[in-house]
Parts: sequence; structure tokens; C-alpha cells
Amino acid sequence: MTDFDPYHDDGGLALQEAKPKLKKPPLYRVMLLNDDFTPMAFVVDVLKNFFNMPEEKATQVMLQVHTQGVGVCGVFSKDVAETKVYIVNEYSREHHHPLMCSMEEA
Ligand code: TYC
Repeated sequence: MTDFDPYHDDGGLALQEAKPKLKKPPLYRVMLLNDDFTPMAFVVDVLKNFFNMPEEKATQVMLQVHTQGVGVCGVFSKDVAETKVYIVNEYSREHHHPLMCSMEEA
């Protein structure tokens, strides 16, 4: 590959390759926080209905939150994460439960 190539002669100038400019967009973890009042069954329903978890997985995540204080519902693009947080918090508020959903960069 060291032979002279008349079609790709840089005339002695070293050309810097352009760096790819597009970075992958950041992802966000959506989490549920524990509290002392929201019924366990309500949390399981939230995980099933808004995060498409089957009953067993929803129960496992709910118990994780209950015992550890916080648990991950899923990882999403910023827009999707913001929407999930908003609709879960609205839904909880409408049902008079203090359940809190939040997000952080993954
Ligand atoms: N700690 C609640 C209770 O004992 C249950 C609960 C679980 C609440 C998960 C919030 O994100 C939560 N009823």
C-alpha cells in the first residue's frame, strides 16, 4: 500500500480526516421511588400498564422499590422518559397516591 497512487496524491499535504460529529443521544432511566402510603397493587398496575411489564416482573420491581427505596422501570430516549414520568405522576395524583416517578441520565 506504499506505492505511489496518482489518483490519491495529496501533494504532500496531510489531510485530517473529518471527525464524525453526530453523538448518540443520551438515554434516561425512569425510576419509581418508595413511599409509605401507595398500595403495592397500585404500583404493580402502574408497572404493567405504563411500562408493559408482565405481572411477575412488575411485582419484582415493586418489591425492589419497596425494600431498596428506588427501582428502574426502563431506559428510554429523553422525550419518551419525560412523557412516562409525566403520565405516571399525573395518574398517581389523580388517584390520590403519593407515588413518585423520576428520571436520570443513564
Ligand atoms: N412502600 C409501599 C407500601 O408499603 C409500597 C410501594 C412500593 C410504594 C413501591 C411505592 O414505588 C413504590 N405500601
